[in-house]
Amino acid sequence: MRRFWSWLKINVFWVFDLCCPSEKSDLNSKDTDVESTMSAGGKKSTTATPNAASLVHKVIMVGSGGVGKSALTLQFMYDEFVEEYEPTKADSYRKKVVLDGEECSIDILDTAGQEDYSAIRDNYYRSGEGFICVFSITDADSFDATNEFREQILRVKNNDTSVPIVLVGNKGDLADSRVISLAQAQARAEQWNAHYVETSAKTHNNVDRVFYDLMREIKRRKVGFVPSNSTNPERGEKKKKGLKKACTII
Ligand SMILES: Nc1nc2c(ncn2[C@@H]2O[C@H](COP(=O)(O)OP(=O)(O)O)[C@@H](O)[C@H]2O)c(=O)[nH]1
Ligand SMILES: [Mg+2]
Repeated sequence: MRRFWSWLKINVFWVFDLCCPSEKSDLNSKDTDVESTMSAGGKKSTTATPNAASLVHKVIMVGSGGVGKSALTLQFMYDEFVEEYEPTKADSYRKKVVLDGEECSIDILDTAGQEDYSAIRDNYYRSGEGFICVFSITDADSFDATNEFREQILRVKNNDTSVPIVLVGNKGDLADSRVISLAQAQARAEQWNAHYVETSAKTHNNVDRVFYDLMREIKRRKVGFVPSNSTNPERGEKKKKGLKKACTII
């Protein structure tokens, strides 16, 4: 029953938001009025802002249970590492951000198990504009499962292979337990023509980068242009011109 209410809440929120994109929905229990800005120096400043950004980028976290989808989401949202998070709990989050000088918001749907039911999963995926496909570098099964997640996404998106997806190898801090090599993960990302990023939700390594790079891709698809002087939020690096799509960030 609890699962049903959680599912209902998230679906109502996303459908409502699709119909009224400029409205800020109260149905989102994890809504936040925090604005996060990435400066050229790579420092993240957080300030309250009264004006909501009108542009909302919808991101969906997918991947096997236990890979760190919730930990990555919570690290991005609140800058904290949550050791234990209810494994069956799906939630949606909204955060105001400044992306390359422009205010916008990111909606993150952190999926969890409900995707076993294909109707629910398809509903989620249909509303997503970009996907973070997570596996753990310490878990081979979770890496195998990424292909299946991508196929499910493409099925719902009418085989549109340009839909923004980032392949993320999480738990990078557990290098001693690594079972998926960098080369394996890179090869898969190349097959997908996607970026591969290694993250650690524990140390925050590359966490912001994943979300910001994905937002840029989503934005590029929506408005057809994103300034080429965008910076790496983690290190403040300039993005290289003509960067191949399938690149790796570790
Ligand atoms: N060491 C380490 N543990 C992590 C990392 N990300 C998640 N975890 C842990 O892995 C477990 C599952 O994480 P969770 O976010 O709930 O996975 P989810 O089921 O994909 O949402 C939790 O105990 C987390 O604390 C990480 O980057 N490094
Ligand atoms: Mg979770």
